[in-house]
Amino acid sequence: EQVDETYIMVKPDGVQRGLVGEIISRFEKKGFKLTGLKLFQCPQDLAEEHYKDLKGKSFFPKLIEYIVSGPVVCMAWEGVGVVAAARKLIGATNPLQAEPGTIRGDLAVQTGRNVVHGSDSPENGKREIGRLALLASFTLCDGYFSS
Ligand code: YYY
Ligand code: MG
Repeated sequence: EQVDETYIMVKPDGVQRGLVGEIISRFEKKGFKLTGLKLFQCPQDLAEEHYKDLKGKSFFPKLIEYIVSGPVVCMAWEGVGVVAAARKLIGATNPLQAEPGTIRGDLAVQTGRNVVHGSDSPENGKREIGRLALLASFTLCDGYFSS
């Protein structure tokens, strides 16, 4: 099976609310492999690039303002089917529609403060991690545990 990677980012509200450990823990317990981790103040241009598909949306300016409002925790996670599985663990974009047991379902109420990002495709996972690696001296580690 194909091993994929996904970009998971604890957004500024998640960091400020002290949810970093809880969020990392859910991915660790599931069994995925953490290959990169950094606390990072996202610059405006990287935030705009990251969300460029949403550029025309009315909420775009607020979204960018929010993402750059404080440090985020950037992570790369690896595993078979990790992209789709991470989206399931994260839950629906609107936390009020996210199932209980998901990160957003358990920990958030507002779409604009939904605590975590996860890539929506393996291609975007690679792209988002690559973009970050360049800007944040984000060195991916590999092969530190077997299987
Ligand atoms: O991938 P995901 O984060 O679940 O949703 P996207 O549709 O990619 O939107 C990215 C981000 O934008 C979302 O997590 C919150 C914000 N947003 C918003 O503030 N208001 C909306 N109506 C839709 C999305
Ligand atoms: Mg998205």
